[in-house]
Amino acid sequence: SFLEYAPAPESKSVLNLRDSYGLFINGEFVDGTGTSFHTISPADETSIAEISAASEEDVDRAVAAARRAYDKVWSKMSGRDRGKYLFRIARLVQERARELAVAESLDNGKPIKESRDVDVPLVASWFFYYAGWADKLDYAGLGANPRALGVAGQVIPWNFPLLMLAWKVAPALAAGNTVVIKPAETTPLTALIFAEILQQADLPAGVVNIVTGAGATGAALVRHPDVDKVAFTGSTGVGRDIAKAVAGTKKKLTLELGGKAANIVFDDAPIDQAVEGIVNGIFFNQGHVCCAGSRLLVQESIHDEVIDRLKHRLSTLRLGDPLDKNTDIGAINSAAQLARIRELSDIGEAEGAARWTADCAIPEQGFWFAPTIFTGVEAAHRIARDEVFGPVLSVLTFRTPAEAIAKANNTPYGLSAGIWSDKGSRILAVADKLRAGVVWANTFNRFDPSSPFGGYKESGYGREGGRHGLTAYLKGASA
Ligand code: TXE
Repeated sequence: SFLEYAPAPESKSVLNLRDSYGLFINGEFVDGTGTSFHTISPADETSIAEISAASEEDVDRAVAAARRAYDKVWSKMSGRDRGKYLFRIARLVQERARELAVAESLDNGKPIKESRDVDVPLVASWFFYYAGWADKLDYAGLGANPRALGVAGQVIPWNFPLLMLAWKVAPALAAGNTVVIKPAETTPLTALIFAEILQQADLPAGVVNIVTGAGATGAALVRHPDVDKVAFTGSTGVGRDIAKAVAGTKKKLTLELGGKAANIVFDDAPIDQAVEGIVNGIFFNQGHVCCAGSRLLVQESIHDEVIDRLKHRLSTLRLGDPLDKNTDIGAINSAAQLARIRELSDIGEAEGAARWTADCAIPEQGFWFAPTIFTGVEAAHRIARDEVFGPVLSVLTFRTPAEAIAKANNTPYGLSAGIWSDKGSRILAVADKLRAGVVWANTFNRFDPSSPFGGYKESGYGREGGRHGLTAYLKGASA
């Protein structure tokens, strides 16, 4: 019957991988002089490819290439011509979408249906969107004479490897900057395939340089004296170190850090939709999402019903092979992240919250964590305060809108929030009082290149996306 329909899984054979990848500097792959490492598939712990690591000297070469490309080519090119390159990149991403999606799922562990339907289409849409801005900077209300900053140094995380690259590279290039970007050490693969796309697009050498490596490579990039702009997405701790390293220099800085978003469900919410929204809010991408709805705030009167439905729904999710098109929950990205999720979950239990785990078979190889719910969570518990960055939902209750707002704001973070209610007036009134950069209403985890995204408080500063995202890469511009 149609219930047994199982589409053939995606296969590595669509990939044309090399055994080893160099750094991408000045339009070419070159060997790094640091100690190379292997990027592994978190679903089975096998090596995918050997990856070069950039030493401080390699970072220096990459920044020099970016500077040359800025001075000689990119800063002299018209916005219209820059836009043509961005359009070309967007089209090539679409042409190679299947390959990019398979590579992303292999390297990151996320389900293929997410990389295929969310990550890669959004990557293309980011390049299309910013391509359209490149020739309109002068008269788009960004300021009298907005000009590029120069060389941007960008450091990105592993949860949306190619999408975070697009969020950083597309606005930087549209605004006329050149780039050196460092992907996360556990997920360099799609950035390196992207380098091939840049070659295919004939992007002038040095306009985008990719330096793979661990945190030390990122630190060398951030402190390089010839970098004009630093953009970082990652942990709050590293964000703090970067802010210190940049303080007192000419560099402009934007930080997109962690989150502990409240997903607030009122008793008049459409329950079926809300349950889907809660599931999507925290279990999408194994919860490796900075804006994940990791704290469910549910009105007391509907708590039991919502939790029952949630458990029922989670029991239907399929955990396993990221390349299987039916998979809902993929692998945890790394052993280190799995250890962190386990530790915080154990602390949650020890602190007195009730732990429930979906009953699913866990593969023997690889890094896995079954969807988990903690009920009876109190504001002081670590699982109510710390970012778990995994498939773990903490449930708290409230009685009045004022209590919901107070609890939602009771966090050091402020990246996102969700509100579920049938009343538009209530949604607007509550949204107005939430200290969060993004507030979704009757939906969650929706992204669009035209919408600015970014945090309050310890979630960082600056906005990415939309017109606001361009100002981070321009002198004399204001959104
Ligand atoms: O992040 P890191 P990790 C949170 C999440 C997660 C935790 C740890 O809670 O559990 O952080 O993840 C580079 N100078 N988020 O350890 O270390 C690093 O190589 C410059 C939230 O993976 O911050 C990688 O490229 N760069 C988040 C990038 O920083 C440095 C996404 C992120 O790694 C560096 C990821 C240094 N000193 C984790 N040290 C979000 N906001 O989406 C490391 N890096």
